[in-house]
Amino acid sequence: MSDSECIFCKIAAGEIDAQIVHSDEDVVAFRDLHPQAPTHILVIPRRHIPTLEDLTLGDGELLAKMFTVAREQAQAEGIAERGYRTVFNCRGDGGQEIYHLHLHLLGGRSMQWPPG
Ligand code: DGP
Repeated sequence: MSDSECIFCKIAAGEIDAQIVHSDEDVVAFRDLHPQAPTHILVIPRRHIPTLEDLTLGDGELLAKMFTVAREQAQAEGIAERGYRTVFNCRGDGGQEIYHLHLHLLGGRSMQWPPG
């Protein structure tokens, strides 16, 4: 269920410090170490899932929960009304560096499109 080498598994287990903003039995959310916007929060499943490509239909409820936590955090950060961005980077060309599924919540500034 967890990978002993994975930094995000360690954050979820409380073995590595992070600014945790939400924690429950399925999902943990914490502030990104290198924020790319005034609000930059990562929402992760506790279960070690490497990438978006490893999800199945059975993970639908987990995904819904991750997005719900992201929305709650956007409300808590006061960025919901102006808007925000949610992103899953997937594998190399997608810009994924940490191979434990995470949903980026970015907000507090105007986002550009297309992303780099
Ligand atoms: P990605 O490129 O989509 O895999 O994003 C990984 C993000 O994780 C990146 O924005 C930086 C963040 N990050 C990496 N290591 C740590 C860490 O140890 N703690 C925290 N809070 N964030 C981290």
